[in-house]
Amino acid sequence: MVNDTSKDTSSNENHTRSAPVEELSANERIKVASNYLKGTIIDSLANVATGSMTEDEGQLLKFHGTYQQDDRDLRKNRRSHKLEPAFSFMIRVRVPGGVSTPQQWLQMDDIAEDYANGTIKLTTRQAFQFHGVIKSNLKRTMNEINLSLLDTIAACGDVNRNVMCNPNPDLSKHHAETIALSHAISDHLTPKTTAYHEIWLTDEAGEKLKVTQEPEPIIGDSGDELEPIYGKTYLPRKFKIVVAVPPSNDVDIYAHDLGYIAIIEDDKIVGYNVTVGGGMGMTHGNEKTFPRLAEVLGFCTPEQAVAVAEAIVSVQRDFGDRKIRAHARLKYTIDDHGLDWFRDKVEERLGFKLGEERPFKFDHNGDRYGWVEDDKGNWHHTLFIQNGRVRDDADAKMRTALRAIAEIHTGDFRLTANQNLQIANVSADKKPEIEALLNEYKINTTFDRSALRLNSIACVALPTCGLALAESERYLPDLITELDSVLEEEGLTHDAITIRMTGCPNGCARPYIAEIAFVGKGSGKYNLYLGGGFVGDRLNKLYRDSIVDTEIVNTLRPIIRDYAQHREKGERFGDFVIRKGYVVATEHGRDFHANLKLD
Ligand code: SRM
Ligand code: SF4
Repeated sequence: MVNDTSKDTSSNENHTRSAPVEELSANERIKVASNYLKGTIIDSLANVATGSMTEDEGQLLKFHGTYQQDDRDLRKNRRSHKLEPAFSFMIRVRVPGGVSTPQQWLQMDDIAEDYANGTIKLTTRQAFQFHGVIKSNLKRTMNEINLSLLDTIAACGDVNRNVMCNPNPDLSKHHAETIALSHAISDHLTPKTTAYHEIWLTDEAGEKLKVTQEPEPIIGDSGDELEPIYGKTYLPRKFKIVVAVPPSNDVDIYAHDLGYIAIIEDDKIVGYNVTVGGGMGMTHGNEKTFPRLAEVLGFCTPEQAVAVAEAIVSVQRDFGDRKIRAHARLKYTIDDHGLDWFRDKVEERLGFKLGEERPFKFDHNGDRYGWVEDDKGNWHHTLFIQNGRVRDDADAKMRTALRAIAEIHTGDFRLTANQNLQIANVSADKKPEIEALLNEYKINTTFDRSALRLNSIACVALPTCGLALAESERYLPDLITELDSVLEEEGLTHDAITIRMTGCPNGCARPYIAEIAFVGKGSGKYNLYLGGGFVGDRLNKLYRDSIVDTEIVNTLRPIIRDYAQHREKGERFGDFVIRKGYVVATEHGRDFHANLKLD
């Protein structure tokens, strides 16, 4: 262990953990009072008089992987009938590296049917989400998730979240190593509190369920329970880690707090470039908040990687801002103090120096669809799942189809970081059977769409997300249909352009690195950003503020035409709009709001 937080070996210099409690953000007070995330959740779950939990409990529930929500489509009507909002819970299931067995898929499918809204949502962080679970079913649903040997602890909250990893088993031995690393980091940084088991993993009679190994409480010198890496107050804010395998940047490494870029020399992973300080969230009109790209901190060997994660987490734990939550992510800690300061702190805790950055190259950040064969002769099929929503509808019976596939599949499923799904590790013998099901359910050509759609991501937004200012998942598919006709007129149907939409500026679809992005401003209104890097390595820039949805196609049409007619060979849309002066390139997150246009 790098740093024993029970003794808090961090220096006192400029860190807010020891600030007077009244100066800290409300969430810090809630964490301290919660006794390692227990709070009053057990009592409140037993209260059947209301479908909701208290505000403080809501904050703690996040650490357990669930959010209280209400159906926003019904809000007005229920208010007018003097009814409490239609409360329900979203549950996020951690799937480190995105690997799920067919059996787990079937169990997720059962949960979607029995307790949620009949859909499985694949998220932008390789996780499963369920929406619409009512309070009286919450504990039972958590039980069932754990019976599948997946869990929800630390899927949300001020801790390290689901660790993402390139899901392509066709990278064979490299993939096995990177997935093992993401599991090792995930396990190491999972909270050790016993609260999760106490609250969720007991049966009706209060007997403990033997689903996963219950952590032994870690008792300190004073006889109290301890949380060895995080301490009582966990992290100042959420923390996100990814592992990328070049040339694919499918995990969008630059958007995350901490990243590992596999460096492959002589066909071996010799180590990782370590990136820090990425993040997407900002607030409209608040220039002190901004998206920021991660930077390379240095290089570590595979054996050092877990210790590096712990050291970085511990520096953020001690120096991240605990007073202003909007300034609490690692990106601001690094921006305020500088990368060199940060490296010194990390190396001090590690007791060794990081190596020099090694060369690498990314060439895309989306998914690659259809069948690929690996060097062991196994096959992998990536399906395009529009915005990650697995459901049966008039177009396709995707849920039923995937259930049928899971029933006979002997390999595994891989959730991608772009809300898609890979049916992975299909043996050559089994491939015809899987293909027959893909054909039967007419999902054999999910990727037979415009390259714009295949490179699109929308966040959930309405009706479940409490923070949404505008539609996203329910609107982007239709907008793309309209844009597809413009692309067809210009002969660009097969040209990949990244397009992303979010219902608010929090950035859940990682919009600020897309070549075209829409960020909700209000009902039917969006900020339009242009000029992100095709491989996710450059922030975009505001092109139009608050345009109404009906203006979008006409605003983009002339730019798309210009691109079709005047692009240079191989020139990406994001690079073109900068060269032609539609927007100025954003060199750094701090300049994100500086809306300078060239003459
Ligand atoms: Fe997110 C909050 C959905 C990935 C940045 N995000 C939320 C909440 C929980 C709203 C809330 O706090 O009440 C949304 C729930 C909506 C719903 O009904 O399901 C929500 N975020 C999502 C998902 C489901 C979007 C999706 O359509 O796939 C993604 C779940 C990922 C997962 O499995 O863990 C999701 N969120 C992201 C990402 C992308 C990523 O991590 O790769 C980001 C940007 C990266 C980053 O963190 O900087 C992201 N979500 C946020 C933020 C802004 C954080 C910030 O630093 O400002 C919030 C708001 C907050 O934390 O206060 C937020
Ligand atoms: Fe909700 Fe905003 Fe995230 Fe979309 S970006 S899911 S609207 S918090």
